[in-house]
Amino acid sequence: MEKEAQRIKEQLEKELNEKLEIALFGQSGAGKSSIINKIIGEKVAQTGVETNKTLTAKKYEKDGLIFIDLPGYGTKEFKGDRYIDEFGLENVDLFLYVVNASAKLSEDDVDLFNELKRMNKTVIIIVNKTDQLWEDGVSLEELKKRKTVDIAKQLGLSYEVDSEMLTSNSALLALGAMIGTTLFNNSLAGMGLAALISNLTKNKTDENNYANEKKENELKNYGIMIIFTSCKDNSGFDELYEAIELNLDNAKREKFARRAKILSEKVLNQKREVGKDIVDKYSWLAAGNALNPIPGVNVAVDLGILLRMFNEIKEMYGLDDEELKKIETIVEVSNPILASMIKNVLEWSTKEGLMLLLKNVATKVAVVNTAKYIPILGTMVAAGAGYGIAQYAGNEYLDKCHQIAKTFLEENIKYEK
Ligand SMILES: Nc1nc2c(ncn2[C@@H]2O[C@H](COP(=O)(O)OP(=O)(O)OP(=O)(O)O)[C@@H](O)[C@H]2O)c(=O)[nH]1
Ligand SMILES: [Mg+2]
Repeated sequence: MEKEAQRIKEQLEKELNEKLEIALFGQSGAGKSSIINKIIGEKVAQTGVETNKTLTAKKYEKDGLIFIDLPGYGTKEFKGDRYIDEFGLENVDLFLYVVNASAKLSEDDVDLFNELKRMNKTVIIIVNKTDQLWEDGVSLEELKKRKTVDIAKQLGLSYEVDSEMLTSNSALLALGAMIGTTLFNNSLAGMGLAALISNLTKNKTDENNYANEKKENELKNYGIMIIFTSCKDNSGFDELYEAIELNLDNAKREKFARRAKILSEKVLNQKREVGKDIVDKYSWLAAGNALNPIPGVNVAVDLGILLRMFNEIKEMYGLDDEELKKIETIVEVSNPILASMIKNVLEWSTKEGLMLLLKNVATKVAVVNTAKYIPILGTMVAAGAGYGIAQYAGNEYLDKCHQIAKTFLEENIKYEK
């Protein structure tokens, strides 16, 4: 058990130190800065001012989730290796090629796209401003389809558009050279992102793992995803999040899932899954570190570990103490249930408040969980209780944060700085 706790501790450290770099390029006004602001959940990047002509990249970071807002690949003197080196693109994990839905691709951006593909980099194409796609008598689906075909042609890629893509804001293209070979044989191309993802993630049993991994790699190497978004109405961001996560390894995927702003119910629910994972990991740590006795009950836990766990959960939901305090006062009368949940979350993340919560639950948990965990933990009753308490308190905290974030989303309460 000590070993397991040590392993988890190392994993937690790794996750905390993990960096994910996402770089955006594309014509001025396509919406690169707007997309960064959406995903970070704060207005960190200036929008509506042309910055594409500058020769510097801007970096924005949210706890290890780093966005690089690239300048144009335009001038002759500033292309190729010089550009790649200048902005450290070799180390970037993922590229977002942002295209204005109502404009042609620029040759320079196509050059950069090809350069990046030569480097085996993953590039996701975002067709932004889809709210502006309109033509008399032509459906939005048809316009998206035309756009996909058009982009594929301009990039020299093969394509297949199916009906699924039309509703899911996404399409999959294949690199020209791969037509008729790997991708198509595995019927991945043209599958539509939603179907593709469920195909890759379902039946993740041991026998299927290898095949799925192979498909995932093929996708990374040869498949180009197109995602249709609008910063105006938030459409396409679920698919964009999925596409980003599908193209990252586990640690970086977790980093994105934790840090990305909640823009939909779907992302909100995904946060809960990540949250459960956080609770599990910290529970193992808490099992091995019974430092602080809880007065009145015969158990001890490490309060520091629990506070760190709470903090991570709170941050994952993008909840900030100062903002929460402000909102608590505002909704005190109009929404007392929300106000009281906020009060709990704020209180429990202090040592004194946590102690009160633990005193409340420790008796129950100790009784239930010593019996339950003794088979795993041998005779370490106190340690077993530590695990159980962390589970109980963690899930309680997770639930409150989730309900708060859900209310914010549903009632469109702005809590960004
Ligand atoms: N209607 C609509 N407008 C958008 C959308 N996304 C961005 N905009 C607007 O388009 C303008 C340009 O957006 P930016 O995010 O500044 O574009 P950019 O790609 O960062 O441009 P540069 O910094 O010059 O390279 C701003 O006025 C945005 O508000 C969208 O999806 N729909
Ligand atoms: Mg910009």
